[in-house]
Amino acid sequence: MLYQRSSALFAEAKNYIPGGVNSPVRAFNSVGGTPVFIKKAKGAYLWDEDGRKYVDYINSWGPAILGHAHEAVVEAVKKQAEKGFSFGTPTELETEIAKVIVEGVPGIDKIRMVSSGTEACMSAIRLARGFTGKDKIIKFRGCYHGHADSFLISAGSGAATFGMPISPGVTQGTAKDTLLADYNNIEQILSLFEKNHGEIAAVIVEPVAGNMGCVLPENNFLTHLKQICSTNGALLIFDEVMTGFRLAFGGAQEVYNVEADLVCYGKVIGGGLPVGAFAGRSEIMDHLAPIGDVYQAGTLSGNPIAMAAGLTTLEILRDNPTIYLELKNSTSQLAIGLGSILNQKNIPHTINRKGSMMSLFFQVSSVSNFKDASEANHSLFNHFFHHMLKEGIYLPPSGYETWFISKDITEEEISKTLEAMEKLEY
Ligand code: KE4
Repeated sequence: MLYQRSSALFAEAKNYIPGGVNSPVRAFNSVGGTPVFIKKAKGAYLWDEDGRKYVDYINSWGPAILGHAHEAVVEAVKKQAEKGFSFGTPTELETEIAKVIVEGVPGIDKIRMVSSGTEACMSAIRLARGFTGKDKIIKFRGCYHGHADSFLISAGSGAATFGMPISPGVTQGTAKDTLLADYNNIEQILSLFEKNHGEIAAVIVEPVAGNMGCVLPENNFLTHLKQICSTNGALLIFDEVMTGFRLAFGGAQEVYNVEADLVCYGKVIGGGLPVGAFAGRSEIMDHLAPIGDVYQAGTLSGNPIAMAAGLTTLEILRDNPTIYLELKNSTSQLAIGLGSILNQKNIPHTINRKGSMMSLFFQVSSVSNFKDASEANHSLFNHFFHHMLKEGIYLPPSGYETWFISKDITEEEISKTLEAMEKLEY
């Protein structure tokens, strides 16, 4: 039986862990079936507990941009681990990675490390509220900024899969300060600022959305957001947890030539270890404790082992910029190949992609916001997901997620993927 050991492990896990997983999207609730338990990963591949091998298009939801267990990153982690794990004191490594980021990314003077993308985004919101003295924020339907209360209102990713407009446990008091707009809809933003004049601290946006599937900004959406925020004394926050150091070394700010007031990071910045961060100009960041009065803290923030993994990953990306062109080319080759097979099979679809992020939506002609994404044929995606899984291709287990292509996905892996696609029947 396929996935026999994963099924047994899943049954046991559910006795001790809610839903058997430590993050809901891993439970396969959207696609159905039993989640695959992974034993190890190397390069472009995963091996499950039943010994089956897969080409990996999740890459830990983004961090493994250099492929799994990159030798130099493994070596850096091993060397650092021998010096101890975490000291709760400042270390030189934290300054080294901060310098690499500040010098490599437009528009930021200072950066604060935390341990997840959620922490980065929730801290950025608190800083924006403290800096502006205003309470309200605007987020976009289908965008996901982690599981902090302020964001679990019409969120993307797993929350979209579970169809929760507002998660139980989020108080009305919190929800009232989060205003919603549709991605790519500037008219709605203008009207929200008019109706909430002087009350909006920040607009937080995924500059390329990845949590309703991959959705791109259109018609200078990001430039308009920047202009509206500066006119209204609000901060523009780019949530680059997915796009940071993935679309380019300078992330979406570099690609779209728009400087946000605050930028949030995660995933790639830790090279697969728990790291998040938020960054911005000194005039804003210096409001943070201990020099400012906006409090934010973390026991393991900037811990040396995670810094060693992140710094090594970022240095490789900085010193080998052709990686970004390779990533873009392999993603385009994959997308064009998938598209032509689906056309031959007369399966209507649309593929959104930017750099090494892409998503496949079935039976819709374009996807520019969450409503469009929700109108795609998700049951067909689920059928497609399980077909590809059986063929040894591991895709994100939801039509509301983005595929992440790593440096180790080459011609060989792309042809394996296209061969699997050829066999799709529905
Ligand atoms: P974490 O707290 O999961 O490290 O980051 C939250 C977050 C913030 N912002 C963006 C744009 C994100 O994509 C994320 C997390 N992404 C999801 C994948 N869609 C993580 C996977 C999961 O929830 O298990």
